[in-house]
Amino acid sequence: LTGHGLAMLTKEQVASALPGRPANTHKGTFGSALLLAGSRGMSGAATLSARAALRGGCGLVFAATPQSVQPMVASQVAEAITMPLPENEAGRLHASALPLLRERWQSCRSLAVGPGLAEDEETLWLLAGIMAECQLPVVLDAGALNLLAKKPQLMDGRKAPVILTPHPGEAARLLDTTVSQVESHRLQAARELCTAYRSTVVLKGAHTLVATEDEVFLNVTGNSGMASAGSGDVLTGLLVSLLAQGMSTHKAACAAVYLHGLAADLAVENISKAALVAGDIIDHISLAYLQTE
Ligand code: NPW
Ligand code: AMP
Ligand code: MG
Repeated sequence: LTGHGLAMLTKEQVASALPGRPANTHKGTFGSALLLAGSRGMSGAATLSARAALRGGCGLVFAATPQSVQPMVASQVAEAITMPLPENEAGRLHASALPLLRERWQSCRSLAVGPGLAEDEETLWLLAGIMAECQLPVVLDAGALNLLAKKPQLMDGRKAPVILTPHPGEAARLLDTTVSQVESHRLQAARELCTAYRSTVVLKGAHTLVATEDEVFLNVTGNSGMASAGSGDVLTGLLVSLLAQGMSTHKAACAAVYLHGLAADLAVENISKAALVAGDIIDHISLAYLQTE
């Protein structure tokens, strides 16, 4: 499977790239992550991402959501600081959220946009504003990927390194092709996404690929228990957390994918693949970290 610019991700590689936990530190040392996620009916996506980000080890997590979603997230994730954003009658973000987000991202080290996010015109406008202005490394997932597929020019004036985390369905939208085309040419699809969107690409699925400009990495952790609601939202949280701790985009992408799969592998030892839920992956990030020490 390996060769021709395809390398297998190893535990040693991931362990040596992780930031570690020096003693004379405080929460500011480990950085703040900002998450823009959730919509009416999908508060869970924001909750899962925020919880995973906290387990990932960053110092602070800001969970920004439409205001009607904020009480749900606040009640589920005590450690996160929540940010209720202006919304319209449909419970979707209002354009006036941009200055509030801008003020917040100035104190953060990474940004993730998309889990459970609505995919309407006004949210697209907000995403365009973020891409045009924000200089933090940014993870685009779920709703943000579908908006990007509608308007690839969002990437043109972007100010920061970007990581895209599509599953095959989202990848097909981004490449304007079919899921079966993506699945039968995964390596090619990952490389094409990387080139077309000038981004680090995490093409999810059984054996996730991480594509950078120079190389593609194949991940061998993870299992079919992860094929259930919210697994990808957990990955986004973990990824934005590693970025907040100062990892480069490609090291953070490799480490997050590896740890996410390893946490799920450790979880199924007690829980079974059938019963695994996304929250169990979060609850086993701790054991995954212990294995990489
Ligand atoms: P099919 O038809 O199932 O075979 P969508 P989503 C395909 C939020 N969530 N291999 C799939 O194929 C997310 O964050 C909220 C092959 C179908 O065509 C998003 O914002 C939750 N095909 C939003 O929901 C928990 C694959 O992609 C399409 C594939 C919608 O996200 C759940 C489906 O993708 C969820 O995370 C694979 N491995 N994976 C909450 N509690 O709040 C996917 N496809 O339409 O983008 O829907 O991924 O569910
Ligand atoms: P999402 O579809 O965005 O919720 O993401 C699903 C997550 O679960 C990704 O990280 C996938 O790589 C992972 N996943 C889904 N199905 C499998 C599978 N059969 N084997 C391994 N990992 C999977
Ligand atoms: Mg997803």
